[in-house]
Amino acid sequence: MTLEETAVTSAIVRSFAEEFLEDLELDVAVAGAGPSGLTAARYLAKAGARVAVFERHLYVGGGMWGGGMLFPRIVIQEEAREIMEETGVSLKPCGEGLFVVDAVEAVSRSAASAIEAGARIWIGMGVEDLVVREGDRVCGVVLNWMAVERAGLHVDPLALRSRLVIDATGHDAEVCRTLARKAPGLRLLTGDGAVAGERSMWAEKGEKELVHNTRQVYPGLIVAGMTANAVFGSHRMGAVFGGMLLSGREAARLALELLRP
Ligand code: 48F
Repeated sequence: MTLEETAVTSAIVRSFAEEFLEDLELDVAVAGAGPSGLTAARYLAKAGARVAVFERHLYVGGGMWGGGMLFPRIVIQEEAREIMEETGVSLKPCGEGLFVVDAVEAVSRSAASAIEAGARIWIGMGVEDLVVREGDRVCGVVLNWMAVERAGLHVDPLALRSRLVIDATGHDAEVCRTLARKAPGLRLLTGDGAVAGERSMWAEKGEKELVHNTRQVYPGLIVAGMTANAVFGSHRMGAVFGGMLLSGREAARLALELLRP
């Protein structure tokens, strides 16, 4: 066998192009591959939806990698145990109703199980805007390479269609903030401030409010994870992750309900 450089190029470009073209019409586009986005993608794919996750960085996992203050461990509550266990992660009891998990294992298995379920994960691609039309309905995402964003280049993005979008971009609620700037209607669905911003740490309250905050905030746009708490002005929680998983599952449930004919 001779190893032709062009064979490598061809394999990479063809495979990318074929699969990316397949994703031009999605049921759900998820912005952000943190714990809530990966969990939502896994449940959606498992239920048969066509789902892709767009992650700005070259790595997935969001805030899970760093655990608490760079100690690579995360804490999960009993309520979310099942969601984590389904990925194959081992949980060690560490107090009443609490489990500790290795952060590297949690990221790896969360991503692998989403892919095994049928979700696609695109990395290095950020959601910089939304496609909004047909009666002010979100119906797609506008994408660009993170490298372009970092270099500050003036390069126009590309877009794809998606029946629903989940904003799982974390603390900064980036997609919602962009929409709030461009489509004032977001205010109607979220109250006075379109994106209230997260409040200081209060783990128990923040966790309790998170699933309730996981909602459709604009026709076609659902919020999950810390984005949901940031949009509705709830508290941050630190390195406890059960709520992120429960919120991801709830976002998937809501999306499936909305996708039903
Ligand atoms: O921040 P992140 O992990 O969000 P999450 O799912 O989980 C929060 C926890 O990690 C933790 C916590 C636990 O109590 O509070 O912080 O809510 O993951 C968000 C992902 O979205 C990516 C970002 O790189 C990260 O991997 N991201 C952010 N903005 C964009 C984006 C964007 N515009 N387009 C694509 N990806």
